[in-house]
Amino acid sequence: MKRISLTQYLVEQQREHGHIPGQLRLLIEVVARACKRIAIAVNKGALGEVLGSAGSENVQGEVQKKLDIISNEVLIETNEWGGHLAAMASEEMDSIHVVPNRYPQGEYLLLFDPLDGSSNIDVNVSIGTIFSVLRKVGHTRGVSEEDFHQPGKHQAAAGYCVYGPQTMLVLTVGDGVAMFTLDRETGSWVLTQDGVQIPEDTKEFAINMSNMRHWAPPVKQYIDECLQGRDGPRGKDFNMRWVASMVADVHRILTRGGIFMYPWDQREPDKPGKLRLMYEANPMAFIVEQAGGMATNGRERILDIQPEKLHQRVSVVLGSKNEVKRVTDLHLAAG
Ligand code: AHM
Ligand code: MG
Repeated sequence: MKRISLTQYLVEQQREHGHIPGQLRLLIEVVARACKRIAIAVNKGALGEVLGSAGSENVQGEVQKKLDIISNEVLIETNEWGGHLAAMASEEMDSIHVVPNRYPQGEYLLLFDPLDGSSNIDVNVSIGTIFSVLRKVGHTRGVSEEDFHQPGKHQAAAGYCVYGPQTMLVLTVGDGVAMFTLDRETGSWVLTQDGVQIPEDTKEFAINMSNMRHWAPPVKQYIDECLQGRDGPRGKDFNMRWVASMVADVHRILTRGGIFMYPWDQREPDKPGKLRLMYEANPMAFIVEQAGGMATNGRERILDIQPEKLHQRVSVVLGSKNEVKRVTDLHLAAG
């Protein structure tokens, strides 16, 4: 097998398609390097004394795990000095982190969920890092939180790293989706799949079924119909998977199709959903669309949503096109 490294892939994308300016290439390589360091910490587990709670809470009031904090620090440390970024924002930080004056300021903004699927850390199940890249628009000096309030369709790149049986990096720069596997012996990311495509149809759904009694009627109806199997209106049997790590659930969908949902529910009627628009939904929606899938909040395309707040939440329905369309049509029909 001819081995193509992440660096070679990025250089060729830059040369052939002009998709990747130099700063963006550096940014992606630095994020990939940070993910390697996070992977090492994750792999050490109890031996590295990285498991368990850190005894603090993030801006959402969620208990932070030690690895949430370590991963956040690694991403900031590796990214702040390269000259490619103006600022960063993270699920684990209250406000944005502007690149300190001692370093040059670049033109990009980096957003991340440093360690997604936190509830799986201590039980040795797949977790991941999700990231999104925006360009700082306008020529004003300095950078503010408003600079981050751009709809997901303006992302310059997005990706995730899944720390599973294999450590994999999945990336889009707006020209399809490529997957890289970490070769632990050489320490390099090797391209293992390019032009990833999500099948349009599926017989597999992913949702936390324990919340069923709290869902809105369109979501209930969709799942009800799936559960009726081949004798019901769908005419086929469905299978269910729920890892409770979005990275792992989305990775499965990119690999063999499926639909993932984390919908609004009535326990928190004022919140549109659990997942975060800027750190989770936007990057995953960009990747899924680039792989031929679809991503909505039940009504509209996630990538069209105009963010109003950094830590904004959103309902998420993404994956195989025909199923996402079905769920979205049910919501629109309900008015
Ligand atoms: P986190 O960013 O705090 O880890 O939360 C996000 C995670 C997603 O990865 C996953 O899809 C979801 O929360 C699981 O939630 P639940 O435990 O309610 O099923
Ligand atoms: Mg998360």
